[in-house]
Amino acid sequence: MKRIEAIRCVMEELDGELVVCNIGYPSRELYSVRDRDENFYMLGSMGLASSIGLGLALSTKKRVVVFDGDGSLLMNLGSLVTIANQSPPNLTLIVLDNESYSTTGGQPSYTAGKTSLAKMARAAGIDNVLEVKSPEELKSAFNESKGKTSVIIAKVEKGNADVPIIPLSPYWIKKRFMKAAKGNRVQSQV
Ligand SMILES: Cc1ncc(C[n+]2csc(CCOP(=O)(O)OP(=O)(O)O)c2C)c(N)n1
Repeated sequence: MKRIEAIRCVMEELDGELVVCNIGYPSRELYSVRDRDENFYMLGSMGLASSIGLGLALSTKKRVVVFDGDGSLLMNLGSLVTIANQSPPNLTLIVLDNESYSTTGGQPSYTAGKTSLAKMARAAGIDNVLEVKSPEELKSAFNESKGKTSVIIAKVEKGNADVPIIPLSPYWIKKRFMKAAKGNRVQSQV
């Protein structure tokens, strides 16, 4: 399965869910597959998509879907521990695991070596961890994961689709996303 196919098959299932996407080609592919106000493209930094998604899931009743990369999650493994212990049932973290840093040229990551992100997620304490290799498996894992704190490791091919850069400014991406996310916030406890 190509990364863009994995993104497409999940996006076909979505209605008003919030989506946070990893930097680089994953965001470009998401934009070309289905741009919508509820998409937040993390244009600046690796490693932050899972943490942004966690914070969102804790503050909204909507389902939050994160598309992360293996390289990016490896950079922020503590996020798995916080996700496990905060365990918002509306959070689904999908790792598009191409065993490489594809956006910057395909250098191998350590999931090509000895490290399994599925095992790490389970060891962190996340119960619903699923591993998939095809769009059909991904679609059913995604639908099964509704209402459970979930991590789906989707094995995808190396490489990037030939898609243009996102023509939106970071300011506009944030502004329209915040507007779309508003109105479904959990009442503050403070
Ligand atoms: C903190 C940080 N380090 C390095 C980069 C440069 N960079 C941007 S995308 C990328 C590769 C991302 O790899 P991965 O998360 O596995 O996603 P993929 O492109 O393979 O889908 C790198 C190294 C960055 N943007 N931020």
